[in-house]
Amino acid sequence: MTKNTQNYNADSITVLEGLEPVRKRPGMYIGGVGTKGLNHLVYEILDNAVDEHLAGYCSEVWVTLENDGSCTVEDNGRGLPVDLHQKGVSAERVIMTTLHAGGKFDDKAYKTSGGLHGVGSSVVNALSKSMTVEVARNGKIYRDSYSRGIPVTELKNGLLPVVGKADHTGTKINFLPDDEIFEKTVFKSEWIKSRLHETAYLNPELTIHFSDLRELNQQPKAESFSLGDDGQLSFGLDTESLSRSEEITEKARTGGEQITYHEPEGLKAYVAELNKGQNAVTPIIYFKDTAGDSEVECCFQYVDAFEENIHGFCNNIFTQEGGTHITGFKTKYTQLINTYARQLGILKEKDTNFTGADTRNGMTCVIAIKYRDPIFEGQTKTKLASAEAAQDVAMVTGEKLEHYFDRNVETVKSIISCAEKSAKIRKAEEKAKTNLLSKSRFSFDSNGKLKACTSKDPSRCEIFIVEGDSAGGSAGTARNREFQAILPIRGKILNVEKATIDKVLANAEIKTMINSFGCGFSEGYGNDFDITKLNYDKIILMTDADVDGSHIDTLLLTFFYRFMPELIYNGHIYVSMPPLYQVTPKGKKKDPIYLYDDRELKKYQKDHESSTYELKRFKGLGEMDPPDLWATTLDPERRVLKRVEIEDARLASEVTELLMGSEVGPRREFIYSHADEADLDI
Ligand code: 1YM
Repeated sequence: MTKNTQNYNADSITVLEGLEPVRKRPGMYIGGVGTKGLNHLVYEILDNAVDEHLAGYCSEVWVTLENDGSCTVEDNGRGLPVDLHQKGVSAERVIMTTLHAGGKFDDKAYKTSGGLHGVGSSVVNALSKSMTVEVARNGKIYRDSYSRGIPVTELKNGLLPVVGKADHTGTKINFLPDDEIFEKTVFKSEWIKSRLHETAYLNPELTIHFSDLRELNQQPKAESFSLGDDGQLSFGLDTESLSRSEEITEKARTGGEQITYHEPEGLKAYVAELNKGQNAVTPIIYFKDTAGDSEVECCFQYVDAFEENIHGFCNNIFTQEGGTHITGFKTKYTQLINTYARQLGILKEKDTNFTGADTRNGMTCVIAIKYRDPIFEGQTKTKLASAEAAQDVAMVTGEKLEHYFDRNVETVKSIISCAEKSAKIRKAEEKAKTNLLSKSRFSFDSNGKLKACTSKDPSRCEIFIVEGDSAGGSAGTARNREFQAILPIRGKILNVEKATIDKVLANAEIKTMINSFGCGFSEGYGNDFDITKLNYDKIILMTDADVDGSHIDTLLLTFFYRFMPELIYNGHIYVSMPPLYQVTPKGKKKDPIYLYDDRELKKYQKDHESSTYELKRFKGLGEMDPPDLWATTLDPERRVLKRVEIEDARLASEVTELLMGSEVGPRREFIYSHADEADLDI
């Protein structure tokens, strides 16, 4: 960063509004009132100190979690300005009590700050039961204090009281989060420490001192025992958690945990940390330069893995949703690797280029840019939208990496071999997929098992997935050929929860289903699912009413849920309900009666003398002759179908787990009990 030569003065503060909106809608400013929002208060104050570091005036920051539940952040910067502002009070007052008060809004006092564009300290003030600000400046120490954003210190001629002499400069802010605002007021040190460490990696010339002076009872329980944000114990006191809690007690007794974060190696150390314990395939590659309005810093290394792991930052803000800086890097990087691959003769003229994803196979990368007035968008406002950032990053990446790669050809070759591995897998997958997907609607399956229907009107057509060849045979005879297709499947289909994608796509039954439905599927490498191409309005699972049958239903539902969830969401999946019993009244010529479960049978037996009817139990669909099958399971006028519905994806995935569990009982119970809740299509 170039040193900010523009001196701050009280006049350059833009006063926009008071603090009431912050207390009314805290979530708007800090993202929530749980532990995340609470910790955010620390980051807001910290960001101001880091800004002062970026401006070139501050080298050390102290963050202390005090035993009274408050937090102190101190820096050795210039100290907040305390001179008289045009409003007639100390500039410090204006900064701490006014939203959008900050030199940062003035072009001349430009900063590449993170945080909330300088509104941070006033927001924290508004949400604190008490706050004390101490400024060391002009050889003096000034002190101001607030309660819930309202000043409690009396000013003399608008100026802050002097409480001592100073041989240094800096700002010290202590604040106690307001328990009227926050659901939880205990800071979570694990998160804060991780943020401080990240800040140290991004600012290699900054030293951050962390202390946790809280007694054990001030530590969030969650830290010692559970994984949740809610502070609830999520598992019992096992030996490991006991020893951790003892460790914390020990720390409290000896004056708390103290850690100093200083990472002079910066991003290189960050990438090394991210890759810890993995096999490195390349050295750590680092470059930094400016282009346009941006300062671009990038560091990466390949490891023996199949994922890419890219972290982006803009002005020290972690851009969780990515953005233009990441896109700029990726675009340039893909070009570069392809160019080298051709120059080195690894890609021949006839070969297609590596995809971007191929070139980043195994890459761990941190890209940090400093950009003036960045624009963020996205759900959590963590996606960089500024278009010029893409060009700037691409420019720096192109120049710096070309220089590096020209001198380190072995490294380029290692990277290209990672890309080759990725391309090989990708091509194999693409091939499997092309072989599989039907090119035209109503194509026949490869092994000829599908008994297609004659109608080509999907809104009328139904497909029955039938367990076993013999039931398939009966259904084939019993059906209405015009609009009912039959697809017999043999035995248990593959459990897609436990199989790799290539196994799934190689499975004959699954292949046949995908081919017959005609709508593609979504999974892994892209989404080819297109519901408008679906050949059938109803996909009906027709399995025996026994444990094996419900297991097959479960496997099929899991496949639909994972590969074609829209079929479930749009109500295309049904389970047929074949009867268990047939009762034929003796004597008069009467049609047989079908009973669907034991409850119905009991009721019938109660109402009828056993000598008046003949009872038959169906052992399976295969036992029914075609007329029975038509009457009970196929005929739209008489059959009972139950539609499979899924409330939402979260629930569905829990249920899928339940369904795929090893116990058969709960699964069977689920399918039938939920089928009962579903709409009946009688
Ligand atoms: C513990 C938190 O806020 N330090 C700090 C803040 C500021 C300055 C120095 C400062 C800036 C300038 C001139 C300038 C300021 N912050 C704001 C606002 N530490 C902490 N240290 N003189 C002093 O920008 O030119 C305004 S000044 F508004 F962002 F909060």
